[in-house]
Amino acid sequence: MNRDYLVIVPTYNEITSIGVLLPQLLELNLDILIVDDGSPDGTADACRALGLESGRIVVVERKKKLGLGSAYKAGFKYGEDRGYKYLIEMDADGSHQVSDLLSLMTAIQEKQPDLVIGSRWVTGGAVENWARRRQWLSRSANVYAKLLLGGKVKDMTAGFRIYRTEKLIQIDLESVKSEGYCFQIEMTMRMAQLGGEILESPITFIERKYGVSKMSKKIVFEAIYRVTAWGLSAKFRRKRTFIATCDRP
Ligand SMILES: Nc1nc2c(ncn2[C@@H]2O[C@H](COP(=O)(O)OP(=O)(O)OP(=O)(O)O)[C@@H](O)[C@H]2O)c(=O)[nH]1
Ligand SMILES: [Mg+2]
Repeated sequence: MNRDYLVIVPTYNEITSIGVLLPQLLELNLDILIVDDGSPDGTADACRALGLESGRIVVVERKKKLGLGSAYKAGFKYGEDRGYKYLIEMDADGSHQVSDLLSLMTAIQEKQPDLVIGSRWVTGGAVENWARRRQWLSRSANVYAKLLLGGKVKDMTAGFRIYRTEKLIQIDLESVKSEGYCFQIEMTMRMAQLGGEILESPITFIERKYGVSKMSKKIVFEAIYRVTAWGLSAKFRRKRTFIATCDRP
């Protein structure tokens, strides 16, 4: 059976969370690709075991931790090569809800944007159990990115998204260098530069219950450095980094 949707889930030491997420995803009409970076806790084996019966879970196992950006690029390449119409990004840690995934799928089907972003910072969006410091970090990262890059997107760092593959293939992924959550900012910027239509749809983001966050100072500094460089270079060339983006309600 040819399915339209491939959900790409990058994992690093998510054995407990993935055991909760995969059975829920298997209830939906989609295929699942796990990109695991040699998790010492056995996440990859657990995913294979969970997928045995359905045959709908593929695990790509890389030898070492290579970063979120590179995991998604590998996943996109896999999905593009196999002709999926839509490619979904979703965290394994339980922060992204399957109920919200259904509304993102409805949004992309009905409104046909090139990218739908599950957004915490639009009307109707929310975060649960997130420490103030994390909320502040996410909001500041978005304010800073918007200040330097322009555009209308309110949650550029969000990692819960659906791309229309037809448009995604226009992005030269080889030249996308961001590794951490800056990858999400860069992909949003690239999509906008190509004139892609971007829609934000509200989600409730829930702090993980199991495992540990991979957020680090290095990841934060990467975002500050790259966003500043893109913003300044656009200003220098008197060019807006973002081309008009659309965020229809
Ligand atoms: N394959 C792979 N997956 C990763 C890597 N880093 C993080 N992940 C996964 O990417 C997803 C998001 O990582 P989190 O640790 O939740 O980081 P985050 O969502 O940016 O940060 P929090 O807000 O603290 O949750 C999770 O499913 C991780 O397991 C990596 O280097 N390689
Ligand atoms: Mg997370």
